[in-house]
Amino acid sequence: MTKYTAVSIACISSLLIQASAQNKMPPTWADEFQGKGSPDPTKWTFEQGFQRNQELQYYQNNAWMENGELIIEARRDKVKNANYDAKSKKWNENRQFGEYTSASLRTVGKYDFQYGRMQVRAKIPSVMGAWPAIWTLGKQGTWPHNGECDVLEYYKPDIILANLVKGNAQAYGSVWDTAKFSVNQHFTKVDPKWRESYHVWTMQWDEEHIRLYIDSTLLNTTAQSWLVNPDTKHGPKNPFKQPHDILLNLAIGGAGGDPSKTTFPLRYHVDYVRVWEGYTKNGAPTNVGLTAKTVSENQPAGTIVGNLAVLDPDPAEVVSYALVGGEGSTHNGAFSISFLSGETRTSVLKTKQTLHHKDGATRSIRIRATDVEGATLDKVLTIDVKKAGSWETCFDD
Ligand SMILES: [Ca+2]
Ligand SMILES: [Ca+2]
Repeated sequence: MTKYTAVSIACISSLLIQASAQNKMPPTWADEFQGKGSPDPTKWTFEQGFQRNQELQYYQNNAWMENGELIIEARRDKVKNANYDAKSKKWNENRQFGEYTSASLRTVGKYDFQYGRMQVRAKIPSVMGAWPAIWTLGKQGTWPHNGECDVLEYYKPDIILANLVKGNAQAYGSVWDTAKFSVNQHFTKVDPKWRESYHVWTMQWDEEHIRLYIDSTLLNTTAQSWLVNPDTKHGPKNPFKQPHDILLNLAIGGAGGDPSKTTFPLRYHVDYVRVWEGYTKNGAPTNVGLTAKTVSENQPAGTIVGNLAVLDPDPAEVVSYALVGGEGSTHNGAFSISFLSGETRTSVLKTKQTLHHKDGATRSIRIRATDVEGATLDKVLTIDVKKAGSWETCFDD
């Protein structure tokens, strides 16, 4: 086993070096949160007080930079509502107190962008009552006719959402393209440490589509041809053909559910926000490799064969892998592909059944790598089924 591990790490390193050499284009706008204390006021504005959805938190400046991260903290913390008016009909004025505090940061008036790639690396509090989000809002129009893109939402009963929102014929009337993924079914089953891990959320936005990813998993694809308001009374006809600003927030209550039994404070960690503005040109993946091409016989289903890694010329590329039919796909059914937390170009290949050397020394599978603009590369890989105890491995080309 020691030999197997050493060879695998060498193979992974060589692939990563090749991939990073092609990945140097700096973002056009970014916050790496490298400072200390309050977030950069030239980039971010704090929302204040009660804002939307009758959420429980009273927004204030509960966010700071520390160890290269932005930390947004939600607290169980009673504060007076500065806009309190006992006679008001508005929920955000007739509440005398907030029972929780948190923070919401926006780039509105300081930065917005139209088309390109945005990536955010973060670790979210995935507990009852929490509603962390990464989202964008369009510049012109009232909500939702200005367009809303929820790159990340997490809320009860334990789901990750990726949504696009446009308007209907009424003021404030919304139409949603929602993708929902159960954390337990889709994520913690594959990675038991998913909740404690950092993940990379990607929005790829061009004149044709918006695609939303977590790590290497595509969550939602929405066509611009669908993202059209019925008229221009409340916003532009095409809410995603205009600049959008960026929001990072941690709401409490509302869709997040009842926080009363949750332990506070809650922390939402953001490592970076990077935007490659206008980056819509694309090169297709050029190669797919497997870090270990040998698996021992008689192992249980779910044994890791190795990691899939792609070569692709674009910055911060995200690639999804799938086993597809066609020439070389003879043994697709014996294998499966799973995401790796925090990885956007790399996934893991596992066995789906116990393999026996006597049934054949090699197995061929056909893998399709698809990047964020939908460009694909098919690659046939062969995997050796070794008699127990003998190990050989590596990426061939
Ligand atoms: Ca950072
Ligand atoms: Ca590409």
